[in-house]
Amino acid sequence: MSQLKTYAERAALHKNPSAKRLFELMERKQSNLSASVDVTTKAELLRITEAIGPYIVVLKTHIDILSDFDADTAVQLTRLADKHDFLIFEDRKFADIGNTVKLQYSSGVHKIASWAHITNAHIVPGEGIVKGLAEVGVPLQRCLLLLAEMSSKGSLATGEYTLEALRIARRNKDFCVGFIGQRRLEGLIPNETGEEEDFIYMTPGVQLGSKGDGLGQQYRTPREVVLECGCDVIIVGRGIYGSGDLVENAKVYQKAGWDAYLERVGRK
Ligand code: 5BU
Repeated sequence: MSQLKTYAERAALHKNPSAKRLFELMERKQSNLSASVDVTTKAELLRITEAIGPYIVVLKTHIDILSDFDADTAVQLTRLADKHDFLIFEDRKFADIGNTVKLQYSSGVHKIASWAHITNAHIVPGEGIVKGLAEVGVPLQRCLLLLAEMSSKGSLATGEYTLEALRIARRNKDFCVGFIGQRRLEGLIPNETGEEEDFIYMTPGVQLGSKGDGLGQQYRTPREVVLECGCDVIIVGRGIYGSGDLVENAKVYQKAGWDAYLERVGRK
């Protein structure tokens, strides 16, 4: 039951260097908050990231929505990640055959693998997508999350599909450190590998004071996600940058996520 262990304990036990690094970071910053900064200009992305950097462990980007992306954007994001001690997660949701995603991950305008510590993929194409991304990511010490479930209404990532994400992750633990999901999955099917496992669950669809956005998004609170469903990292977008004071909002979500975690591991 890895969710009952502290992040420090999980860091000490984990064999994957990327997972270890994330758990250590969470403990160091006393944060399990990822901010999803879905804005469309480089200046806005950097301004918001600079302001909330101290409170987050993961900056989640959609780099393809920037109208003025340039190579310096990646340089500046990396500088902020070093300055404020967080990891960058490009929420690219790769979804093609292995050979194509290799090119999408390494090349093009964005060269995602060169700056994003973490990225994610749908398993629609089958396991080849993980193999293709791993060929680029493993030598760079990057890591992958599989989309096991989505937060949106009517999502088709359910049932057997979700279980297949778990099976694929179990077979690719050198690169795949966890899931985007709405709850922990390990208990749903026996682990036939016989090896210890401790996947990281990052969960979008988190906001206090709203249930949804009118376009299918469904929100739960940090407490529901972390304490009741055993997820590890809360991903908050508009709850932070949507209205009010950015820094105050980030602090509220950092505390709510951390308090729920402390309660889960019996430290509160
Ligand atoms: P929001 O503003 O907190 O609703 O933003 C949520 C972010 O998480 C946004 O960038 C989505 O693309 C992303 N997301 C999601 O909302 N639900 C999912 O299941 C997945 C990603 Br996967």
